[in-house]
Formats: sequence, structure tokens, C-alpha cells
Amino acid sequence: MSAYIQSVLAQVKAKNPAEPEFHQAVQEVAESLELVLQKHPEYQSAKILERMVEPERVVMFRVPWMDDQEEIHINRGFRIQMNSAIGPYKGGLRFHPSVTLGILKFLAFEQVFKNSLTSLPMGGGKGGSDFDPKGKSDHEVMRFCQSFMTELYRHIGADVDVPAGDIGVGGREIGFLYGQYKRLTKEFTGVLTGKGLNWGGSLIRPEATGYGVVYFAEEMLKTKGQSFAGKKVAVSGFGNVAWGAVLKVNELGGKVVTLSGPDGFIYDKDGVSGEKVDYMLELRASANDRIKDYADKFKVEFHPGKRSWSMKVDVALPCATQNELDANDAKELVKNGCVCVCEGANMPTTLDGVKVFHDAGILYSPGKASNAGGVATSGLEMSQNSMRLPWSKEEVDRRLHEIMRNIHHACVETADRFGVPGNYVVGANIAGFLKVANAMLDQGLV
Ligand code: NDP
Ligand code: 2IT
Repeated sequence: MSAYIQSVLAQVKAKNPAEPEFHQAVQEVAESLELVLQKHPEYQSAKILERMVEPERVVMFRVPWMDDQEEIHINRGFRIQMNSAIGPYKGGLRFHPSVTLGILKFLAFEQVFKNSLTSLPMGGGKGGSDFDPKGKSDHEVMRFCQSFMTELYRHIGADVDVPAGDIGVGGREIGFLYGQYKRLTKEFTGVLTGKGLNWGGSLIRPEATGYGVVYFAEEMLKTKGQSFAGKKVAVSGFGNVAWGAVLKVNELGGKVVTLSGPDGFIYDKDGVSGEKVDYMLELRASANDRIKDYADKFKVEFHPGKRSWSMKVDVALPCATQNELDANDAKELVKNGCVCVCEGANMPTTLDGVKVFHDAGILYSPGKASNAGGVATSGLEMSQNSMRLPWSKEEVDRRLHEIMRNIHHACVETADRFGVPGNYVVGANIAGFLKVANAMLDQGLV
């Protein structure tokens, strides 16, 4: 690592103590950028990287709400407006008890590169709360969302910052948030994405992240003359992203044999298909956070307290959360003959885990490239809102597919150009960086 990159990382750690996920995300990008900084010293002299690791703005606020027993709760709300060089801030909201400022900063930082890769005009942001939706009634979730938006509304806007869903935030929450935004501003505008179909949402947005992951993995497999047909696939999580991925793997002739939750994982040797895929939606909506219910209902193996990565599979799609696949899991996958790991979640693989995949020479793609289909389709929702015209399912899916192919091409082409063929991490980081960095140079000292 160059002395320059070392000093940037040291500064990030010193200025942002106790934010290990943010340090991890910055380190992964900074290491990739060495290759570009050697060739283009202008980025270093303009301190582009130092600027990119500092959010343009951070909003942190109190969210008071009352539960059904009339007890008062106080949660913390956040919005990180990371970078607006190429468009309005864009990125999801996460409601999960593990949410901290550092986790949202890592997610916002990743989002900047991801959104750049989509080729759509979107800057990067992320937000959320440490609110735990588990076990809450619809009314409690609504009151929480209304309180959250009562502060957030003054910081966002269709041309300013456009939030969407992430862990714990799906169609129901976006509805409550949108209703409150409208009451406060009197505006019916595309200020959130992932909206309901009757009020400005886009077809395919719910499926988009998972579909995009599988489109991307399909392109990766093609580089080795392979396809999903007949492949065994391990998926982790059972939420929105996992669901979309399972649907598309089935369509392409693969078989998903695992799903996971915080309680462990299930192994379904016959494959997660048909009514079992629909059951994933029920599980997610129940907010019980238990994958064991699937094992009980469909009489399949349940492995308590374990992750999806110990079984023999050809492809792995981590779709749950950050750092859910470490070096030991990676070794296990490689040992069992896995040929492709394509991330649906954001930063699910630890830095050590990534190294295992690279050393083994198997196909590996970072989430910022392979899960960009969700935010890309959010971008398509914004376009439809601006035009006030909805596109058909086929039209949105065609555009999504094309965007994923283009991102794949950009990763492969950039990795080749910088002398590290097949390295999707370097390809994604450099391709994402260049567009944003050049925009920042054009716009002066911003
Ligand atoms: P959901 O809330 O629909 O599902 C999340 C899944 O991950 C659930 O199974 C959840 O179980 C599990 N999970 C969450 N946190 C943890 C944790 N700390 N430990 C173990 N399991 C956990 O979220 P999504 O499917 O939307 O998001 C999944 C991943 O995909 C996240 O990394 C997200 O950032 C990323 N992503 C999402 C996009 C989207 O459009 N929704 C787009 C791109 C990326 P539980 O809640 O019980 O912990
Ligand atoms: O991580 C992500 O890209 C998302 N949660 C989707 C963000 C969006 O604005 O659609």
C-alpha cells in the first residue's frame, strides 16, 4: 500500500473512531484506487479521495413515537448525504436495531460508486434508524414512519435527495413515509422510490435487486462458458433481495438449496420453488425473523446458528447483510467447488474473505456492482415520475437487464485496462470512481 493511501486510511480511522464498517469500505476502495492514482496524479493533488470520504452533510435526529400501550420510545434517525457530484443524493433507508452512524456511512460511501456504475444521474446517500420493526404492529410502524418523516422531509426532495427501501423498509414503510411527506409539503412528487404501483411506483422495482444480481452472475458465468442451467445455488437471507434472486435463478434453470435468517439456515434439496418462493414473502412480512418456520412448514433440513456457506454448491449469492461471509466461510465454499460468488447484500464478504476468493481465482463480484439493479430501477422510477408516464414490465426489465450487462462490461473492461483481468473489485471501484472524480474536478472545489 502506498504511503499516500496509508495516510488517508489513518486519517479516516482517526477522524471516525468506532466505525469499523466505514473503515472497511474505505480501505477496499482506496486499495483499488492505487492503480488509478499512479497514472493520474491530478486526483491526488486535488485531494479527491480525501473529499469523498467526508460526507457532504450528515443529518441526525430524534424520532419520538408511542407504542400501542402508550409507552413512549425515542429512536435515532439519520440521513447521510455523501456525494452529489453526478446527481441528487440517492439511496435507501434501513430500519434495524444494529444501525449506527458508521454503518450508514459505509453504506452511503458504497452507494456513491454503485450509483455511478448504473450510468444514471444519481449521487450517493443512505439513511435509517435503529428502530426495530420486529414484532411491531402496523400502527406502531406507521407512527414511527410519520415521526421519522416529520424531521426528514425538510432535508429531501425529488431533485435533492430521494430515499428508498433497504433492510426493514419495504413497500409498507415507503407508503407511510410518502403519505406523511405529502401532508407536510402538499406535493405529489417522486421524492421516494419503491412506491406502490397506484401512486407512482415502478413495475419490477420489488424484484429488481435480486433480478439484477442474477443477471450479473449470469454474465460472470458466461465469461467461463457456463450458465445457471443445472447449477446448485446457495442464497443467504430471506428478504427482498433474496426473494428476487430466487425467482430469477429458477427462471434460468438453477436450483436454490439454501436460505438463511438470524436463527440459522435451511437446506432444501428439492430447491426453493413454486409456493415456497411465495412463502418467503409471508416470512418477511411476519417480521418474526425466523427461517426455521420454512423448515417446519416444508419438512426440510434446518441448521441452527449456522450460515449458508458450508454446503456443496456451484454459485453463492449472499443477500442478507454486511460481513456475513468471512475467510473460513470463503474457504469452505472454495473447497466445495463453488465457481462464482455474486453479492446481493452490501459488503457481505469480509476483506479476508475476498482475498480467499481472489487467491483461489474464482469469480467474485462486490455488491456495489452486482446489486446495483435495485437502485438502477429506482432511477428508472424517477424517470417515469418525471415524465408522468409508466413503463411496462417488459420495458423496465429490458432496461434493468441492459444496465446490469453494461455494469458487468465496465468492470471487466476497467480491470483489463488497469492490468488486473477478472478482478471485479478493482474494476467496479475504478469505473465508479472515475465518473464521480471527474465531475468533482469539473465543478471546482466542492
Ligand atoms: P430485508 O429487510 O428484506 O431482508 C434482510 C434480510 O437479512 C433478512 O433475512 C434479515 O433478517 C437479514 N438480516 C438483516 N440484518 C441482519 C443481521 N444483522 N444479521 C443477520 N441477518 C440479518 O432487506 P433487503 O433484502 O432489502 O436487504 C438485504 C441486503 O441487500 C442488505 O445488505 C441491503 O443493504 C442490500 N440491498 C438492498 C437493496 C434493496 O433494493 N432492497 C438494494 C441493494 C442492496 P433479520 O431482519 O431477521 O435480521
Ligand atoms: O443498497 C441499495 O442500493 C438500496 N438499498 C437501494 C437504494 C435505492 O435508492 O433504490
